[in-house]
Amino acid sequence: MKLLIAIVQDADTPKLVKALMSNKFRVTKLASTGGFLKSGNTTLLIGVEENQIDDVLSIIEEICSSRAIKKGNQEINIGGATIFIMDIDDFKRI
Ligand code: 2BA
Repeated sequence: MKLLIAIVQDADTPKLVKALMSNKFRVTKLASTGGFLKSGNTTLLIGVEENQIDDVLSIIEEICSSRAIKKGNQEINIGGATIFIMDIDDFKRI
């Protein structure tokens, strides 16, 4: 089992969660805040089998687009998604 932790932009979240759910993936949505911009983003926890990772990554890639925003004089490019993939020793639903 793997846990994908995907940090995505709020604007992409409703469409992404809908697409994941309709492909039978289970998702937990957490409200989060980026340390640099100090503005809201969304962290999704997605528990999957190893052979499902590529499917989840394709859905994220299809929906999450990168955007450039202005911070003072700087132009900041926020990625479509930041994704951590972790090994999970065990998983139980009781
Ligand atoms: P923020 O920390 O608000 O960062 C927003 C965007 O600002 C980043 O986009 C990056 O383009 C820029 N940025 C961040 N730190 C910077 C720095 N020290 N100097 C210059 N520019 C900087 P992304 O890299 O796409 O990250 C989007 C969000 O994903 C981040 O929001 C943060 O919430 C999360 N994130 C990214 N990398 C992470 C990491 N290694 N660990 C934990 N969270 C991470």
